[in-house]
Formats: sequence, structure tokens, C-alpha cells
Amino acid sequence: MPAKILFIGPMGAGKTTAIAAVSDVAPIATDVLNTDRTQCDKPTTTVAMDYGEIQLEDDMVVLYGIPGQERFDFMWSILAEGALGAVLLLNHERPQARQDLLDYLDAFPELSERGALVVAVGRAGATPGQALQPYREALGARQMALPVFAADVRRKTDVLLLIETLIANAEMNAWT
Ligand SMILES: Nc1nc2c(ncn2[C@@H]2O[C@H](COP(=O)(O)OP(=O)(O)O)[C@@H](O)[C@H]2O)c(=O)[nH]1
Ligand SMILES: [Mg+2]
Repeated sequence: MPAKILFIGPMGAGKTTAIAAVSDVAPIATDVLNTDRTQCDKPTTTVAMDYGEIQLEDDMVVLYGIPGQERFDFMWSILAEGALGAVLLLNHERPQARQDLLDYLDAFPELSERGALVVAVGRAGATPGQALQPYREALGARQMALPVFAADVRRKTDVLLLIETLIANAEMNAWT
């Protein structure tokens, strides 16, 4: 059985981009014209999900990107079933990015409880160490110790690091 990894996070955070950056097969995206430019000003948005596949050394991994708009959240728990974990993508330029983090932790309670998440902060700017601080604090306030990275999901190496960290954590947790 291939491992299943989700990409979660708000519209425009880069879920579709991340899967396209690493997938060995032509990624399947279901983007349509974005009619909700108040949430995020980009021309298209994902309505059903994204799908990609990647063969790592020992693991075949399937990648799913959730549709970011809340009117599709009925699909989130279906997609999360049996997942190894999720990459939670944030856009640091969104004023509500810290709240986005909390909202997506709440939306995926089973993954949060298992600690099966990696947080990736996009557009973190020139001083990423500083940019990550509020997210680390928000996790700390919830007694959660999750890996938090600055990442540019347009870069394959960045996305691979996120996936590999998630797999390494899952393997470690399997022993404890
Ligand atoms: N400048 C900049 N653009 C980024 C970065 N990460 C993602 N993007 C862009 O942000 C957009 C994200 O859109 P998309 O992948 O459709 O987001 P989704 O709604 O989460 O699927 C794409 O146009 C990416 O090229 C980043 O770190 N810097
Ligand atoms: Mg998308």
C-alpha cells in the first residue's frame, strides 16, 4: 500500500503548486476559474482535489491536495482517512496566517493528535527565522511540537524535504 500524504491549508497557500513540483506522474488538478477573489486573488482554484505520485527510495507515496475553500470541507475527512500525515501550508503574507494554522489543526483533529503534521510557511521573507516565531508560539501554546519550516513550494527540493520529514516522523512515532 502506498503511503498517503495530504497537502492542507488555505486557498493560495500552494497545495496545487507543491504537488505539481514533485509528482512523478502528470499531476491531476481540478482547478476552475476562481469566483471567490475575496478569499484569494488568483485566477483559478481547486474544486475537488489535487493528486500526484512520487517514488521515494523505499516508499511509494500518493499526494492529495485538499480543496481550500470551506464549502468543500465535507471532503477533508474523507481524504484524511488512512493518511500517513499532512503538510500544512501557510502563506505568511496573509494577515490571518496564524489563525489559518489553528483552523487547520482543528479541521484535522486525528492528524493533530498523532502529531502527523509538518508546517510549511511560504513567502516567509528575508528573515524566515523571525517569520516562523509566531507559528512556533501558537503550537507551543497548544503543547504541540511540530516541525515548522520556511518553504518555497515551487522548488522541488523544498517539497521533498517536507515529505521526507513527515515520513521520518511517522516512522519514529511508530516506535514509541
Ligand atoms: N512569490 C512566491 N510565490 C509563491 C510561493 N509559494 C507559492 N507561490 C505561488 O502562489 C500560488 C499558489 O497557488 P496554488 O498552488 O494554486 O495554491 P492552492 O490554492 O493552495 O492550491 C502559485 O502561483 C505559486 O507559484 C512563494 O514562496 N513565493
Ligand atoms: Mg489548489
